[in-house]
Amino acid sequence: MTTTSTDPHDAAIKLSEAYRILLTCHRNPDGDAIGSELAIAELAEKSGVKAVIVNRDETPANLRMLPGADRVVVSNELPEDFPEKYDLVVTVECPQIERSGFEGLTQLPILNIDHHPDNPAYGVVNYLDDQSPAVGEMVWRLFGEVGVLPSPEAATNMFTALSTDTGDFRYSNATGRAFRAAAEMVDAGAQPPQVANWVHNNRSLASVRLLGESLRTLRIVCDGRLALITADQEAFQRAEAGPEDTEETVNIPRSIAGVEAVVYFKQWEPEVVRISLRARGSVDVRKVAASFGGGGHPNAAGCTVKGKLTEVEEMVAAAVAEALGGSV
Ligand SMILES: [Mn+2]
Repeated sequence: MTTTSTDPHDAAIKLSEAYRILLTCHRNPDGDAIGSELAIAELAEKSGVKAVIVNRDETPANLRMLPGADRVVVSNELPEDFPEKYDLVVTVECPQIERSGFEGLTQLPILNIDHHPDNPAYGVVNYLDDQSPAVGEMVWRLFGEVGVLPSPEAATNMFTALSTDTGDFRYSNATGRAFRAAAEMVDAGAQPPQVANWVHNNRSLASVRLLGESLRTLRIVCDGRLALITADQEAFQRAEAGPEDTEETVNIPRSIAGVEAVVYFKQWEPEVVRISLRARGSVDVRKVAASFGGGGHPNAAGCTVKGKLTEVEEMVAAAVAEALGGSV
């Protein structure tokens, strides 16, 4: 029988009855995915259930210091002894089963734990709560339901999940519930200064160099409402940077007073321009990204456009300016 609930009751039973679980999450894992996986692995093991974490993509560098992060296996394929040696798949923060990047997970029953509103409940047990600020908060409740006391390390992992998914408790999902869960995690031994240090003070030198290169190109147009920055191939070379070094850069222009949207043009290979769009306020940059074949969220989206950098810049900037009701 399939069950779907915001309550961890059925998930707790399913997990406790398992012999050996395979844990996985969405591609390009974030703090919520990794922190939640590690905490569930501890919960399973404290309940006498073996747990193996297998992700399709690498753990981001700033999450590799999380307690137990070295147990995450990164692979293009499921383990050789799958499915024979397992009896349950636990997907974490994975709104569609395909987003795991693995084929064949459905050979076993799936416990689906997620807070994305569009999750279609593809598991046999679906612990889904779109009102939850982070899957880490849902895992916290799962500990309570199973009746297992989390170690300080597990509390730290769940706190990492919660604090990264709420933007350090600055986003609209930083609800009373988020703060209450955070308080309980800290009482259980989570270390917020340590988490902040791992997550934020762990940048590569190349990414800071590339930030400098990118900010030198800053143009403010559309009556001060649109900021444009670019990192071309020469900038990547001078900074000795790669695609992984571009992450935080786009948020800096967004912090300028009066700026409502930012476009970051990145070119690390000829004739292909990767574009990150950010917004605050009412403009929907997902629509702009979609018009160029991309996607995302209303205030954070992306697309890839082929062509000459200067021409792509002009075209996309004009589209965002139009969405802002202005012009470049
Ligand atoms: Mn999340």
